[in-house]
Amino acid sequence: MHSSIENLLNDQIKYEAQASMQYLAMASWADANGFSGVANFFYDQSDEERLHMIKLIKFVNERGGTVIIPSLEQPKDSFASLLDLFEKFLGSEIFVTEQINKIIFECLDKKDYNVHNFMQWYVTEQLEEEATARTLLDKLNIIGDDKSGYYLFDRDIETFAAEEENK
Ligand code: OFO
Repeated sequence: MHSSIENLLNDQIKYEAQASMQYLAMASWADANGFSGVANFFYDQSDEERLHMIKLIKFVNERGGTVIIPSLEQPKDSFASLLDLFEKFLGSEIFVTEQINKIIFECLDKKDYNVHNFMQWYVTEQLEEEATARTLLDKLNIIGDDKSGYYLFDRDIETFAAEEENK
């Protein structure tokens, strides 16, 4: 594997790990603030990101590359509101998509079609996750400051998320 691709894949391992820890902090914040549906949603997202990280680690090892298990920055753990929480969620997913696009670009440049093929799974995954984040954010923007709206959002979030994934 070309060293530039190996480096980018190691960066990606870090971004997936960082997202996993960030979503864990978001889940914990939601739990502490009485939003148990939102908390469950982010606990699940955190687990998913960890799986994305492990998938990359196994792939780099299979290809004979060297994996670097990264140290991480402390995730953000306080949020002004549910809207703030979901804006940060979308921001994080957009960032990850941009990084994946960089890997795809490098794969094409170095003609590594094997890594390119492997990364297609991540491209699809990011499309779905960004769509979910946007849908949830749209709902929160409609709700505005309505407390009973927050209650319903928290109650129904898992249904919204499942519907988004099945589209
Ligand atoms: Fe790893 O799937 Fe989004 O970030």
